[in-house]
Amino acid sequence: ASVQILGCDFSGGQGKAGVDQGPSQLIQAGLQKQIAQLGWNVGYEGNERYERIVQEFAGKDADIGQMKNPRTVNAVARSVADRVEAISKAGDLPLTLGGDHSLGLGTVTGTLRSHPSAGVIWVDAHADINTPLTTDSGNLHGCPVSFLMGLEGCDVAPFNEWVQPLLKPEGIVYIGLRDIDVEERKILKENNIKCFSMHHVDKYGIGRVVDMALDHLNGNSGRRDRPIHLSFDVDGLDPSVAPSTGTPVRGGLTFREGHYICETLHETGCLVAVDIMEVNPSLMEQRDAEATVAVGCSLARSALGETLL
Ligand code: DIR
Ligand code: MN
Ligand code: MN
Ligand code: MN
Repeated sequence: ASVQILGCDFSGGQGKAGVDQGPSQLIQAGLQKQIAQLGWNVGYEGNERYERIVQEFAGKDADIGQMKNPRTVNAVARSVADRVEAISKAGDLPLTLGGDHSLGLGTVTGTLRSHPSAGVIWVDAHADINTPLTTDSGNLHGCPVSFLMGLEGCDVAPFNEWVQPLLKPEGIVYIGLRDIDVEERKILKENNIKCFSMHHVDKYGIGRVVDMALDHLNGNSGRRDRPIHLSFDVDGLDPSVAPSTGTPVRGGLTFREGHYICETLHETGCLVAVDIMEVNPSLMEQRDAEATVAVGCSLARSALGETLL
């Protein structure tokens, strides 16, 4: 079995520099070798830096409505979608390292082109389901899920040149939510999207939450065979665990809760893609950055089968 690491040095979906250094730091910390030690063949061809795209639109990527860097984000996500699709169709598991979470538009599109029945588990403090009509920040890392679903307002250039509404509302479950915009809350309710906020993690415990998430994605059929794409924004973790990320929110998942999610999804045997997103080693102190990089690596290892003795 093979894992292909796709390092995406990209920060244009939000405003803070440095998140484009996340992938190289995860690699430098030894992630490739760590995964190989779990018994995987690991492919890694160096990071994508998107220099051609960034150069093409440098100084020529004016806002479209509220959206910031729309042409750049669009072209990067399109490239990511093609790469993830190709890796997945070759039978390998794409492990995408971010970079900001606008990359998730690309990763999930790539997965759903290869595995149309796949479900998504989105671990995040945020729902990332703003649309071009609802986003206040204009940061596209807050919008990938709405594009994946083709919600109202998402049929806009340049995204409508390639984005297809491949994700149904019942095909995604959130875990870890605690900072949701007013308009996002309406979208989540109207579309009846399954959300396990931190309140639910407290109420039920992470064990039952992951169980219920998997039940939901499998239509409460009792089966556990739906392919799963895990998109893990490290800001889903508590800032004491993952401090170096662009939009930390207190009251997040503990170290063990985050790893438990990854371990349990590995145990299903149904994981077909993993994203580790929003590691920004330039934020906070050096030791915070090191801790955040280390936890990014260990989440990836857990999702790929590292077991605790
Ligand atoms: C906010 C924050 N909902 C926005 N989103 C973040 O900008 O749309 N997502 N930080 O990761
Ligand atoms: Mn996110
Ligand atoms: Mn987030
Ligand atoms: Mn943000």
